[in-house]
Amino acid sequence: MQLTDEQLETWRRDGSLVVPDVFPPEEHAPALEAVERNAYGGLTYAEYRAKWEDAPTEVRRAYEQTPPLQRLAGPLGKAVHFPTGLDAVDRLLENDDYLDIACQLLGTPEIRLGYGQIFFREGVTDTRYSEHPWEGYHLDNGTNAQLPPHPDWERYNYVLSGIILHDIEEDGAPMLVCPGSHKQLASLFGRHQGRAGGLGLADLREFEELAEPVPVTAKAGSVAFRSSYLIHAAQPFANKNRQRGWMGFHFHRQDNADWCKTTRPVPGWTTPEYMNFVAKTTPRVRRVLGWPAPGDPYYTEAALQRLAQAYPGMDLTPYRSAMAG
Ligand SMILES: O=C(O)CCC(=O)C(=O)O
Repeated sequence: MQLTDEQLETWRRDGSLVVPDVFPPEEHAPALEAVERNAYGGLTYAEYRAKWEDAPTEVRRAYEQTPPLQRLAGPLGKAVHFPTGLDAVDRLLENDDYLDIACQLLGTPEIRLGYGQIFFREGVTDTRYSEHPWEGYHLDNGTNAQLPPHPDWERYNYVLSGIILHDIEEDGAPMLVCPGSHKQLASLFGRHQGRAGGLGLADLREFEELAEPVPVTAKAGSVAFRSSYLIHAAQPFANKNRQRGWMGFHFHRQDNADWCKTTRPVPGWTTPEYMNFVAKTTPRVRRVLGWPAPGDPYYTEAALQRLAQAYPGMDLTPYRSAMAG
């Protein structure tokens, strides 16, 4: 998928872009069901609501027993980080249009995955927002980058994306972003409370140069992209009878990979989730995970035999077909 000139212009101007219709229903609907069941102790949202509707205190108590990191995946969240082991969720990464867009936003065909995470909030249990509307503004660069932001944002930022699994409307706690803030960091940087690659603003009202925050509403199947240098914050649900869920993947340029390392406790290469995913996925996704591309001299016949043993069931045809001579 080729972004239009207007979309690219919006990205450069705002540091934020929602691209509609990237994922068809047959891809986003099963992923929504999987993240709901993962979020709600095996139930769908409708089943969870029916079970807990009249017992908000009890459901909040159950939420409090969920370890904080797992709450990122919902009130009773289980899997959080990519690879989640939820097939329909992890395989969203295989959508070529999606990867094409990430490449265009990063200005290179050689992109790498920094991190992936389910991000799920639900109105009754949600506490992931600040008390006052001027609080909580920050950027996420420090999640995957050790280096503070640089004025050459297109070269050094990374891209966060949320694959939108159901419609997110105004009353469903859409993220608030300050358009254009990804290019304003030189003026902000001396006046922030930040660590390492991150940055947080104690009081948005002190930063008059920033544009008014806007809500990122989006339809199911779209993808919300934002620069890792973009200032944003969470807001409460205006309607507590809503959930808000997406699958997030963060990409960086291959030539930033030395210092783009996530701080999150991701499943390692030898976990069953990773091994199963990588055995089944596409050569393009393996490339995004850092494997050599088909045609690389690594892939000799002997190497392919070792791969077949190491990753049972992996389709080696693309590597064999691209082998020289
Ligand atoms: O939930 C939101 O809208 C904002 C989340 C957030 O600030 C973050 O992911 O860093």
